[in-house]
Amino acid sequence: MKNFYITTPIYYVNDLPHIGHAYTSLCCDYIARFKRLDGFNVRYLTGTDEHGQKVENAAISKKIDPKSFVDNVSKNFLELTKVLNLSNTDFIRTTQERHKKSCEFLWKKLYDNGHIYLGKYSGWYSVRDEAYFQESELIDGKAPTGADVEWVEEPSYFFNLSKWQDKLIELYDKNIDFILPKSRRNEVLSFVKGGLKDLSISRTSFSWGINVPDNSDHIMYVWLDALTNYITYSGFGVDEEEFKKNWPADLHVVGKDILRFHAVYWPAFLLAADLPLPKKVFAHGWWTNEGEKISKSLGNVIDPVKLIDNYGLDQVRYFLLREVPFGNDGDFSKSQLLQRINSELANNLGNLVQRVVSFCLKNTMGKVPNHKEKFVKEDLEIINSFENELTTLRDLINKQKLDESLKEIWQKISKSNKYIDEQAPWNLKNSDIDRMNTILYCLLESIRQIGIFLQPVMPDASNKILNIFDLKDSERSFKYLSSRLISGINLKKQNPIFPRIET
Ligand code: ME8
Repeated sequence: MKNFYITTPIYYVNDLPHIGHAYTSLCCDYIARFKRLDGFNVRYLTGTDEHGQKVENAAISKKIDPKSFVDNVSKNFLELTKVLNLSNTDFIRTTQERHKKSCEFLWKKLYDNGHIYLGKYSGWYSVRDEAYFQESELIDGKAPTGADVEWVEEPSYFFNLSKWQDKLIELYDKNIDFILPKSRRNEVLSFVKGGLKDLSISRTSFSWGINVPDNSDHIMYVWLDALTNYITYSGFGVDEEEFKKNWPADLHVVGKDILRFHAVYWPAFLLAADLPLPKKVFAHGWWTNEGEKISKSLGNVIDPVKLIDNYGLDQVRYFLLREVPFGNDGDFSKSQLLQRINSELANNLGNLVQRVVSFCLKNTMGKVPNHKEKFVKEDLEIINSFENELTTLRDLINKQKLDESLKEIWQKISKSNKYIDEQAPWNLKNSDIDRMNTILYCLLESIRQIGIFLQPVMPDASNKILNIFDLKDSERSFKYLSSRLISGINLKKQNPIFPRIET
Protein backbone atom coordinates (compact mmCIF):
# COMPACT_ATOMS: atom_id res chain seq x y z
CA MET A 1 0.00 0.00 0.00
CA LYS A 2 1.29 3.46 -0.86
CA ASN A 3 1.45 6.08 1.89
CA PHE A 4 -0.07 9.51 1.71
CA TYR A 5 0.61 12.07 4.45
CA ILE A 6 -1.36 15.30 4.66
CA THR A 7 -1.41 18.03 7.34
CA THR A 8 -3.43 21.05 8.42
CA PRO A 9 -1.72 23.90 10.23
CA ILE A 10 -1.95 23.43 13.97
CA TYR A 11 -4.30 26.01 15.39
CA TYR A 12 -3.54 28.62 18.03
CA VAL A 13 -5.51 28.02 21.19
CA ASN A 14 -5.92 31.68 22.12
CA ASP A 15 -9.58 31.66 21.09
CA LEU A 16 -12.51 29.62 19.79
CA PRO A 17 -12.34 27.83 16.41
CA HIS A 18 -13.67 29.84 13.44
CA ILE A 19 -14.57 29.23 9.81
CA GLY A 20 -10.92 29.47 8.68
CA HIS A 21 -9.96 26.56 10.91
CA ALA A 22 -12.94 24.52 9.74
CA TYR A 23 -12.17 25.27 6.11
CA THR A 24 -8.53 24.10 6.12
CA SER A 25 -9.47 20.98 8.04
CA LEU A 26 -12.32 20.13 5.66
CA CYS A 27 -10.18 20.59 2.57
CA CYS A 28 -7.61 18.20 4.02
CA ASP A 29 -10.33 15.78 5.04
CA TYR A 30 -11.71 15.74 1.52
CA ILE A 31 -8.30 14.88 0.08
CA ALA A 32 -7.54 12.36 2.85
CA ARG A 33 -10.83 10.51 2.35
CA PHE A 34 -10.38 10.50 -1.42
CA LYS A 35 -6.90 9.01 -1.17
CA ARG A 36 -8.05 6.38 1.30
CA LEU A 37 -10.81 5.22 -1.06
CA ASP A 38 -8.20 5.16 -3.79
CA GLY A 39 -6.15 2.60 -1.91
CA PHE A 40 -3.62 4.76 -0.06
CA ASN A 41 -2.57 4.32 3.53
CA VAL A 42 -3.42 7.86 4.66
CA ARG A 43 -1.97 9.75 7.57
CA TYR A 44 -3.85 12.94 8.24
CA LEU A 45 -2.52 15.19 10.98
CA THR A 46 -4.13 18.14 12.69
CA GLY A 47 -3.84 19.61 16.17
CA THR A 48 -3.15 22.67 18.28
CA ASP A 49 -0.31 25.18 18.58
CA GLU A 50 -0.18 25.93 22.28
CA HIS A 51 2.97 27.89 23.09
CA GLY A 52 4.09 31.46 22.52
CA GLN A 53 3.34 34.96 23.64
CA LYS A 54 -0.10 35.18 22.08
CA VAL A 55 -1.38 32.14 23.96
CA GLU A 56 0.37 33.19 27.17
CA ASN A 57 -1.27 36.65 26.94
CA ALA A 58 -4.69 35.06 26.39
CA ALA A 59 -4.21 32.92 29.50
CA ILE A 60 -3.05 35.92 31.54
CA SER A 61 -6.07 37.96 30.46
CA LYS A 62 -8.33 35.14 31.64
CA LYS A 63 -6.29 34.88 34.88
CA ILE A 64 -5.68 31.17 34.28
CA ASP A 65 -2.31 29.47 34.28
CA PRO A 66 -1.22 28.73 30.68
CA LYS A 67 -1.31 24.95 31.01
CA SER A 68 -4.89 24.82 32.33
CA PHE A 69 -5.87 27.43 29.74
CA VAL A 70 -4.49 25.46 26.77
CA ASP A 71 -5.93 22.20 28.11
CA ASN A 72 -9.36 23.83 28.04
CA VAL A 73 -9.17 25.63 24.72
CA SER A 74 -7.54 22.71 22.91
CA LYS A 75 -10.63 20.63 23.76
CA ASN A 76 -12.73 22.92 21.55
CA PHE A 77 -10.49 22.15 18.59
CA LEU A 78 -10.55 18.44 19.35
CA GLU A 79 -14.33 18.67 19.57
CA LEU A 80 -14.39 20.45 16.21
CA THR A 81 -12.74 17.44 14.57
CA LYS A 82 -15.78 15.39 15.70
CA VAL A 83 -18.30 18.04 14.70
CA LEU A 84 -16.76 18.23 11.21
CA ASN A 85 -16.53 14.43 11.00
CA LEU A 86 -12.83 14.61 10.18
CA SER A 87 -10.93 11.43 9.43
CA ASN A 88 -7.69 12.67 10.99
CA THR A 89 -5.40 9.91 12.21
CA ASP A 90 -3.80 11.92 15.01
CA PHE A 91 -4.36 15.14 16.94
CA ILE A 92 -1.13 16.68 18.07
CA ARG A 93 -0.71 19.19 20.90
CA THR A 94 2.57 21.05 21.12
CA THR A 95 2.48 20.73 24.91
CA GLN A 96 2.81 16.94 24.61
CA GLU A 97 6.01 15.25 25.73
CA ARG A 98 6.56 13.56 22.34
CA HIS A 99 6.59 16.98 20.69
CA LYS A 100 9.02 18.44 23.20
CA LYS A 101 11.43 15.58 22.46
CA SER A 102 11.10 16.14 18.74
CA CYS A 103 11.79 19.89 19.06
CA GLU A 104 14.82 19.33 21.28
CA PHE A 105 16.16 16.79 18.81
CA LEU A 106 15.74 19.15 15.87
CA TRP A 107 17.36 22.01 17.77
CA LYS A 108 20.37 19.86 18.64
CA LYS A 109 20.71 18.75 15.05
CA LEU A 110 20.65 22.33 13.80
CA TYR A 111 23.08 23.36 16.50
CA ASP A 112 25.48 20.46 15.92
CA ASN A 113 25.39 21.14 12.16
CA GLY A 114 26.56 24.67 12.94
CA HIS A 115 23.44 26.57 11.86
CA ILE A 116 22.53 28.20 15.19
CA TYR A 117 24.48 30.98 16.92
CA LEU A 118 23.84 33.19 19.96
CA GLY A 119 23.32 36.92 19.44
CA LYS A 120 20.96 39.73 20.32
CA TYR A 121 17.69 40.59 18.57
CA SER A 122 16.44 44.12 18.35
CA GLY A 123 13.51 44.86 16.11
CA TRP A 124 9.76 44.73 15.67
CA TYR A 125 7.58 41.83 16.73
CA SER A 126 3.89 41.23 16.18
CA VAL A 127 2.37 39.05 18.87
CA ARG A 128 -0.80 38.43 16.86
CA ASP A 129 1.24 37.05 13.95
CA GLU A 130 3.98 35.67 16.21
CA ALA A 131 6.36 37.11 13.62
CA TYR A 132 9.33 39.45 13.33
CA PHE A 133 9.13 42.37 10.91
CA GLN A 134 11.73 44.69 9.48
CA GLU A 135 11.19 48.43 9.70
CA SER A 136 10.78 48.54 5.91
CA GLU A 137 7.92 46.03 6.05
CA LEU A 138 5.76 48.11 8.42
CA ILE A 139 2.76 49.96 7.02
CA ASP A 140 1.68 53.01 9.06
CA GLY A 141 3.57 51.62 12.03
CA LYS A 142 1.78 48.27 11.90
CA ALA A 143 2.56 44.79 10.57
CA PRO A 144 1.45 44.19 6.96
CA THR A 145 -1.41 42.13 8.44
CA GLY A 146 -2.62 45.20 10.33
CA ALA A 147 -1.49 43.78 13.67
CA ASP A 148 0.23 45.94 16.29
CA VAL A 149 3.97 45.55 16.62
CA GLU A 150 6.20 46.04 19.63
CA TRP A 151 9.89 46.79 19.88
CA VAL A 152 11.83 43.80 21.20
CA GLU A 153 15.43 43.77 22.40
CA GLU A 154 16.68 40.57 23.91
CA PRO A 155 19.43 37.97 23.74
CA SER A 156 18.48 35.46 21.12
CA TYR A 157 19.68 32.43 19.23
CA PHE A 158 19.65 32.86 15.49
CA PHE A 159 19.21 30.40 12.66
CA ASN A 160 21.46 31.21 9.68
CA LEU A 161 18.55 31.56 7.25
CA SER A 162 20.52 33.92 4.99
CA LYS A 163 22.79 31.04 3.98
CA TRP A 164 19.86 29.09 2.53
CA GLN A 165 18.72 31.58 -0.07
CA ASP A 166 20.32 29.83 -3.08
CA LYS A 167 19.29 26.37 -1.96
CA LEU A 168 15.69 27.53 -1.54
CA ILE A 169 15.61 29.15 -4.96
CA GLU A 170 17.04 25.95 -6.43
CA LEU A 171 14.31 23.99 -4.62
CA TYR A 172 11.51 26.15 -6.06
CA ASP A 173 13.06 26.00 -9.53
CA LYS A 174 13.54 22.26 -9.56
CA ASN A 175 10.14 21.49 -8.04
CA ILE A 176 7.81 23.76 -9.86
CA ASP A 177 4.84 22.50 -7.83
CA PHE A 178 6.51 22.74 -4.42
CA ILE A 179 4.46 25.87 -3.72
CA LEU A 180 0.95 26.17 -5.11
CA PRO A 181 -0.99 28.04 -6.38
CA LYS A 182 1.44 29.56 -8.86
CA SER A 183 0.68 33.16 -7.92
CA ARG A 184 1.68 32.42 -4.33
CA ARG A 185 4.81 30.65 -5.53
CA ASN A 186 5.85 33.80 -7.34
CA GLU A 187 5.35 35.86 -4.18
CA VAL A 188 7.54 33.53 -2.15
CA LEU A 189 10.16 33.41 -4.87
CA SER A 190 10.48 37.18 -5.04
CA PHE A 191 10.59 37.39 -1.24
CA VAL A 192 13.49 34.94 -1.14
CA LYS A 193 15.24 36.56 -4.09
CA GLY A 194 15.01 39.87 -2.21
CA GLY A 195 17.47 38.44 0.34
CA LEU A 196 16.96 36.60 3.62
CA LYS A 197 18.01 37.76 7.07
CA ASP A 198 19.03 35.34 9.80
CA LEU A 199 16.03 34.39 11.89
CA SER A 200 15.71 34.87 15.63
CA ILE A 201 14.64 31.47 16.98
CA SER A 202 14.51 31.97 20.73
CA ARG A 203 12.87 34.33 23.21
CA THR A 204 13.84 35.31 26.74
CA SER A 205 11.18 37.85 27.74
CA PHE A 206 8.53 35.27 28.65
CA SER A 207 8.57 31.59 29.49
CA TRP A 208 5.58 29.81 27.89
CA GLY A 209 7.39 27.52 25.46
CA ILE A 210 9.88 24.69 25.10
CA ASN A 211 13.25 25.34 26.70
CA VAL A 212 16.27 25.58 24.45
CA PRO A 213 18.47 22.54 25.22
CA ASP A 214 21.34 23.47 27.53
CA ASN A 215 20.14 27.04 28.07
CA SER A 216 16.87 27.31 29.95
CA ASP A 217 17.01 31.15 29.90
CA HIS A 218 15.68 30.80 26.35
CA ILE A 219 12.52 29.25 25.00
CA MET A 220 12.22 28.25 21.35
CA TYR A 221 10.53 30.64 18.94
CA VAL A 222 6.96 29.43 18.64
CA TRP A 223 7.15 28.90 14.86
CA LEU A 224 10.19 26.62 15.13
CA ASP A 225 8.29 24.72 17.81
CA ALA A 226 5.04 24.64 15.81
CA LEU A 227 6.46 23.60 12.43
CA THR A 228 8.24 20.69 14.07
CA ASN A 229 4.83 19.13 14.81
CA TYR A 230 4.81 17.73 11.29
CA ILE A 231 7.79 15.50 12.05
CA THR A 232 6.81 14.75 15.64
CA TYR A 233 3.94 12.68 14.26
CA SER A 234 6.40 10.71 12.16
CA GLY A 235 8.40 9.69 15.20
CA PHE A 236 11.26 12.18 14.78
CA GLY A 237 13.75 11.98 17.65
CA VAL A 238 11.96 8.98 19.12
CA ASP A 239 11.89 6.20 16.54
CA GLU A 240 14.29 6.51 13.62
CA GLU A 241 12.75 3.59 11.67
CA GLU A 242 9.21 4.98 11.98
CA PHE A 243 10.44 8.38 10.95
CA LYS A 244 12.10 7.05 7.79
CA LYS A 245 8.93 5.16 6.94
CA ASN A 246 6.58 8.09 7.48
CA TRP A 247 8.35 11.28 6.51
CA PRO A 248 8.21 13.36 4.27
CA ALA A 249 4.67 14.69 4.12
CA ASP A 250 3.04 14.74 0.72
CA LEU A 251 1.07 17.89 1.32
CA HIS A 252 0.95 20.74 3.84
CA VAL A 253 -2.26 22.74 3.41
CA VAL A 254 -2.03 26.22 4.94
CA GLY A 255 -3.72 29.61 4.75
CA LYS A 256 -2.07 32.22 2.52
CA ASP A 257 -1.01 34.26 5.58
CA ILE A 258 1.29 31.55 6.87
CA LEU A 259 2.83 30.43 3.61
CA ARG A 260 6.17 32.12 4.27
CA PHE A 261 6.70 30.04 7.41
CA HIS A 262 5.96 26.82 5.54
CA ALA A 263 7.62 27.52 2.22
CA VAL A 264 10.74 29.38 3.41
CA TYR A 265 11.56 28.75 7.07
CA TRP A 266 10.40 25.14 7.24
CA PRO A 267 12.33 23.82 4.21
CA ALA A 268 15.38 25.80 5.36
CA PHE A 269 15.24 24.17 8.83
CA LEU A 270 14.87 20.75 7.23
CA LEU A 271 17.70 21.29 4.75
CA ALA A 272 19.93 22.48 7.58
CA ALA A 273 19.08 19.38 9.61
CA ASP A 274 19.73 17.08 6.59
CA LEU A 275 16.11 15.95 6.54
CA PRO A 276 13.90 15.26 3.52
CA LEU A 277 11.52 18.01 2.44
CA PRO A 278 7.74 17.86 2.20
CA LYS A 279 6.58 17.40 -1.38
CA LYS A 280 4.16 20.29 -1.61
CA VAL A 281 2.80 23.31 0.26
CA PHE A 282 -0.59 24.54 -0.89
CA ALA A 283 -1.88 27.92 0.30
CA HIS A 284 -5.62 28.51 0.31
CA GLY A 285 -7.32 31.89 0.33
CA TRP A 286 -9.36 33.65 2.97
CA TRP A 287 -13.10 33.88 3.51
CA THR A 288 -14.98 37.11 3.91
CA ASN A 289 -18.46 37.23 5.45
CA GLU A 290 -21.09 38.77 3.14
CA GLY A 291 -18.35 40.81 1.49
CA GLU A 292 -16.74 42.04 4.72
CA LYS A 293 -13.38 41.11 6.14
CA ILE A 294 -13.94 38.75 9.09
CA SER A 295 -12.76 40.19 12.38
CA LYS A 296 -13.59 40.01 16.04
CA SER A 297 -13.94 43.76 16.28
CA LEU A 298 -16.59 43.73 13.53
CA GLY A 299 -18.36 40.92 15.39
CA ASN A 300 -18.81 38.91 12.19
CA VAL A 301 -16.75 35.83 13.03
CA ILE A 302 -18.47 32.70 11.70
CA ASP A 303 -18.81 29.90 14.23
CA PRO A 304 -18.59 26.61 12.32
CA VAL A 305 -20.52 24.75 15.02
CA LYS A 306 -23.52 27.08 14.73
CA LEU A 307 -23.34 26.97 10.96
CA ILE A 308 -23.54 23.18 11.01
CA ASP A 309 -26.37 23.27 13.57
CA ASN A 310 -28.34 25.54 11.25
CA TYR A 311 -27.70 23.97 7.85
CA GLY A 312 -26.36 20.46 8.40
CA LEU A 313 -22.84 19.08 8.27
CA ASP A 314 -22.74 17.65 4.76
CA GLN A 315 -24.38 20.78 3.40
CA VAL A 316 -21.65 22.95 4.96
CA ARG A 317 -18.87 20.58 3.88
CA TYR A 318 -20.16 20.69 0.31
CA PHE A 319 -20.67 24.44 0.25
CA LEU A 320 -17.22 25.36 1.59
CA LEU A 321 -15.45 23.04 -0.82
CA ARG A 322 -17.55 23.88 -3.86
CA GLU A 323 -17.98 27.63 -3.48
CA VAL A 324 -14.44 28.86 -4.12
CA PRO A 325 -11.77 27.70 -6.51
CA PHE A 326 -9.29 26.22 -4.06
CA GLY A 327 -6.48 28.73 -3.56
CA ASN A 328 -8.64 31.82 -4.17
CA ASP A 329 -10.29 34.07 -1.61
CA GLY A 330 -14.00 33.48 -1.22
CA ASP A 331 -17.08 35.10 0.18
CA PHE A 332 -19.44 33.40 2.59
CA SER A 333 -22.98 34.42 1.74
CA LYS A 334 -26.08 32.87 3.26
CA SER A 335 -28.13 33.28 0.10
CA GLN A 336 -25.45 31.48 -1.90
CA LEU A 337 -25.33 28.68 0.67
CA LEU A 338 -29.13 28.25 0.48
CA GLN A 339 -29.02 28.39 -3.29
CA ARG A 340 -26.48 25.58 -3.46
CA ILE A 341 -28.31 23.47 -0.87
CA ASN A 342 -31.62 23.77 -2.70
CA SER A 343 -30.51 23.52 -6.28
CA GLU A 344 -27.44 21.27 -6.20
CA LEU A 345 -28.19 19.10 -3.18
CA ALA A 346 -31.98 18.93 -2.84
CA ASN A 347 -33.03 19.29 -6.50
CA ASN A 348 -30.20 17.77 -8.43
CA LEU A 349 -28.81 15.04 -6.19
CA GLY A 350 -31.67 14.47 -3.72
CA ASN A 351 -34.35 14.26 -6.38
CA LEU A 352 -32.39 11.87 -8.54
CA VAL A 353 -32.06 9.40 -5.69
CA GLN A 354 -35.59 9.97 -4.45
CA ARG A 355 -37.41 9.54 -7.72
CA VAL A 356 -35.47 6.49 -8.90
CA VAL A 357 -35.71 4.65 -5.61
CA SER A 358 -39.41 5.55 -5.08
CA PHE A 359 -40.22 4.41 -8.60
CA CYS A 360 -38.44 1.09 -7.98
CA LEU A 361 -40.19 0.58 -4.67
CA LYS A 362 -43.51 0.83 -6.52
CA ASN A 363 -42.65 -0.84 -9.81
CA THR A 364 -39.86 -3.38 -9.34
CA MET A 365 -41.03 -4.78 -6.00
CA GLY A 366 -38.35 -2.74 -4.28
CA LYS A 367 -35.56 -4.71 -5.91
CA VAL A 368 -32.70 -3.95 -8.28
CA PRO A 369 -34.41 -5.07 -11.51
CA ASN A 370 -33.12 -7.53 -14.08
CA HIS A 371 -31.76 -6.14 -17.28
CA LYS A 372 -32.80 -8.62 -19.93
CA GLU A 373 -32.32 -6.07 -22.67
CA LYS A 374 -28.89 -5.35 -24.08
CA PHE A 375 -27.51 -2.02 -22.96
CA VAL A 376 -27.74 0.67 -25.63
CA LYS A 377 -25.28 3.52 -26.13
CA GLU A 378 -27.14 5.88 -23.77
CA ASP A 379 -27.14 3.23 -21.01
CA LEU A 380 -23.45 2.58 -21.36
CA GLU A 381 -22.69 6.28 -21.14
CA ILE A 382 -24.36 6.28 -17.76
CA ILE A 383 -22.87 3.13 -16.29
CA ASN A 384 -19.48 2.93 -17.95
CA SER A 385 -18.31 6.48 -17.53
CA PHE A 386 -16.81 5.89 -14.09
CA GLU A 387 -13.41 4.90 -15.46
CA ASN A 388 -12.87 8.25 -17.14
CA GLU A 389 -14.46 10.04 -14.22
CA LEU A 390 -12.11 8.42 -11.73
CA THR A 391 -9.08 9.31 -13.84
CA THR A 392 -10.28 12.91 -14.09
CA LEU A 393 -11.04 13.11 -10.37
CA ARG A 394 -7.66 11.68 -9.43
CA ASP A 395 -5.95 14.24 -11.55
CA LEU A 396 -8.00 17.10 -10.08
CA ILE A 397 -7.38 15.96 -6.49
CA ASN A 398 -3.65 15.58 -7.15
CA LYS A 399 -3.66 19.16 -8.38
CA GLN A 400 -5.79 20.30 -5.43
CA LYS A 401 -8.59 21.47 -7.74
CA LEU A 402 -11.14 20.54 -5.13
CA ASP A 403 -14.04 22.65 -6.38
CA GLU A 404 -13.55 21.33 -9.91
CA SER A 405 -13.63 17.75 -8.68
CA LEU A 406 -17.09 18.44 -7.23
CA LYS A 407 -18.22 20.03 -10.48
CA GLU A 408 -17.16 16.84 -12.22
CA ILE A 409 -19.28 14.69 -9.88
CA TRP A 410 -22.25 17.01 -10.37
CA GLN A 411 -21.91 16.59 -14.11
CA LYS A 412 -22.47 12.90 -13.59
CA ILE A 413 -25.53 13.65 -11.45
CA SER A 414 -26.93 16.00 -14.10
CA LYS A 415 -26.24 13.43 -16.80
CA SER A 416 -28.25 10.86 -14.86
CA ASN A 417 -31.12 13.32 -14.39
CA LYS A 418 -31.09 14.05 -18.11
CA TYR A 419 -31.07 10.32 -18.87
CA ILE A 420 -34.12 9.66 -16.69
CA ASP A 421 -36.02 12.51 -18.35
CA GLU A 422 -35.10 11.39 -21.85
CA GLN A 423 -35.69 7.70 -21.27
CA ALA A 424 -38.90 8.34 -19.27
CA PRO A 425 -39.21 4.86 -17.72
CA TRP A 426 -42.70 5.79 -16.40
CA ASN A 427 -43.99 5.68 -19.98
CA LEU A 428 -42.88 2.07 -20.38
CA LYS A 429 -44.73 0.59 -17.44
CA ASN A 430 -47.42 -0.93 -19.63
CA SER A 431 -45.65 -1.17 -22.95
CA ASP A 432 -42.09 -2.44 -22.40
CA ILE A 433 -41.27 -3.68 -18.93
CA ASP A 434 -37.90 -5.10 -20.00
CA ARG A 435 -36.69 -1.74 -21.30
CA MET A 436 -38.08 0.01 -18.22
CA ASN A 437 -36.16 -2.39 -15.99
CA THR A 438 -32.96 -1.87 -17.96
CA ILE A 439 -33.26 1.89 -17.61
CA LEU A 440 -33.89 1.60 -13.88
CA TYR A 441 -30.98 -0.76 -13.51
CA CYS A 442 -28.69 1.77 -15.18
CA LEU A 443 -29.99 4.57 -12.98
CA LEU A 444 -29.47 2.57 -9.80
CA GLU A 445 -26.00 1.63 -10.95
CA SER A 446 -25.21 5.27 -11.64
CA ILE A 447 -26.52 6.22 -8.18
CA ARG A 448 -24.26 3.60 -6.62
CA GLN A 449 -21.25 5.09 -8.43
CA ILE A 450 -22.28 8.61 -7.42
CA GLY A 451 -22.61 7.42 -3.82
CA ILE A 452 -19.05 6.07 -3.94
CA PHE A 453 -17.68 9.29 -5.44
CA LEU A 454 -19.48 11.46 -2.89
CA GLN A 455 -17.99 9.80 0.19
CA PRO A 456 -15.04 12.20 0.58
CA VAL A 457 -17.21 15.31 0.53
CA MET A 458 -20.34 14.12 2.31
CA PRO A 459 -19.70 11.06 4.41
CA ASP A 460 -23.21 10.95 5.96
CA ALA A 461 -25.30 11.49 2.84
CA SER A 462 -23.20 9.10 0.76
CA ASN A 463 -23.55 6.55 3.52
CA LYS A 464 -27.32 6.85 3.22
CA ILE A 465 -27.10 6.45 -0.55
CA LEU A 466 -24.89 3.36 -0.34
CA ASN A 467 -27.08 1.90 2.40
CA ILE A 468 -29.93 1.76 -0.14
CA PHE A 469 -27.98 -1.10 -1.72
CA ASP A 470 -26.84 -2.47 1.64
CA LEU A 471 -23.20 -2.36 0.51
CA LYS A 472 -20.58 -3.59 2.94
CA ASP A 473 -17.85 -1.14 3.97
CA SER A 474 -15.39 -3.13 1.93
CA GLU A 475 -17.50 -2.60 -1.20
CA ARG A 476 -17.41 1.17 -1.06
CA SER A 477 -13.87 1.91 -2.25
CA PHE A 478 -12.99 3.08 -5.76
CA LYS A 479 -11.85 -0.45 -6.56
CA TYR A 480 -15.51 -1.46 -6.51
CA LEU A 481 -16.64 1.12 -9.03
CA SER A 482 -16.30 -1.49 -11.75
CA SER A 483 -18.34 -4.20 -10.01
CA ARG A 484 -21.97 -3.86 -11.04
CA LEU A 485 -25.07 -4.06 -8.87
CA ILE A 486 -26.56 -7.51 -8.56
CA SER A 487 -30.12 -7.80 -9.85
CA GLY A 488 -32.65 -8.99 -7.32
CA ILE A 489 -31.20 -7.39 -4.20
CA ASN A 490 -33.67 -5.48 -2.05
CA LEU A 491 -33.48 -1.70 -1.99
CA LYS A 492 -33.68 -0.07 1.41
CA LYS A 493 -35.95 2.90 1.70
CA GLN A 494 -34.30 6.18 2.83
CA ASN A 495 -35.79 9.45 3.96
CA PRO A 496 -35.07 12.36 1.60
CA ILE A 497 -31.32 12.89 1.77
CA PHE A 498 -31.34 16.67 1.38
CA PRO A 499 -34.67 18.31 2.21
CA ARG A 500 -35.15 21.73 0.67
CA ILE A 501 -34.64 24.68 3.00
CA GLU A 502 -37.39 27.28 2.75
CA THR A 503 -35.86 30.70 2.22
O1 ME8 B 1 -1.51 30.43 12.03
N1 ME8 B 1 -10.47 32.36 5.92
O2 ME8 B 1 -2.80 29.33 13.55
P1 ME8 B 1 -4.19 30.11 13.42
C1 ME8 B 1 -9.72 31.26 5.69
N2 ME8 B 1 -0.70 28.32 14.73
N3 ME8 B 1 -8.74 30.82 6.51
C2 ME8 B 1 -8.49 31.54 7.61
C3 ME8 B 1 -9.22 32.71 7.93
C4 ME8 B 1 -10.25 33.11 7.02
N4 ME8 B 1 -11.00 34.20 7.22
N5 ME8 B 1 -8.73 33.21 9.09
C5 ME8 B 1 -7.73 32.37 9.46
C6 ME8 B 1 -1.65 29.63 12.95
N6 ME8 B 1 -7.57 31.39 8.58
C7 ME8 B 1 -0.46 28.85 13.45
C8 ME8 B 1 -0.14 27.75 12.46
S1 ME8 B 1 1.29 25.63 11.67
C9 ME8 B 1 2.76 24.95 12.04
C10 ME8 B 1 1.05 26.90 12.82
C11 ME8 B 1 -6.60 30.28 8.60
O3 ME8 B 1 -5.08 29.44 14.39
C12 ME8 B 1 -5.18 30.77 8.50
O4 ME8 B 1 -4.87 31.08 7.18
O5 ME8 B 1 -3.99 31.56 13.56
C13 ME8 B 1 -4.41 29.58 9.01
O6 ME8 B 1 -4.06 28.70 7.95
C14 ME8 B 1 -5.39 28.87 9.91
O7 ME8 B 1 -6.62 29.57 9.81
C15 ME8 B 1 -4.93 28.74 11.35
O8 ME8 B 1 -4.64 29.95 11.92
